[in-house]
Amino acid sequence: MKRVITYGTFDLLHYGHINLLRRAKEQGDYLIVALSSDEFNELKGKKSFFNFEERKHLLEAIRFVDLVICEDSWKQKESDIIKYEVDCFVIGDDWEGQFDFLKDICDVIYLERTPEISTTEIKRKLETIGNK
Ligand code: C2G
Repeated sequence: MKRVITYGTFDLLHYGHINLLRRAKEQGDYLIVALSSDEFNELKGKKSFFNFEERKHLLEAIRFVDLVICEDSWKQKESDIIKYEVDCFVIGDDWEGQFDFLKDICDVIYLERTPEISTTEIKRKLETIGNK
């Protein structure tokens, strides 16, 4: 069984996230998502609309996702990969090159982001509607 892992906040779940998760699962047979905690989001300079439990609930409903774990540190990737016997690390190409250090212990794949959609863009459009 080929095991894949990816990391992210996945706030206001949208089709860009789903495209990523679908293609991540296509890299193997079992997909683990390390979901950023609310505290870790603060470290990333993000304030999510949905809290960790709400975002976890949504991710667990996605058929491509087999396990959701918590991401609460930049430093946990190596230990996660070893602990969960991961073969392949996958993330969007907005992170191109940032995780090449993991190549010593697993495959590293950067997948093309889905253009024109982002949580930030969704929030901006909602604010525009709200101000009309
Ligand atoms: N993504 C995508 N297309 C979009 C938006 C997001 O492919 N239009 C991908 C991102 O590249 C990422 C995943 O969806 O692989 C989750 O995106 P975010 O929630 O924005 O994740 P991020 O804040 O980049 O967290 O330790 C790594 C970080 O936790 C990654």
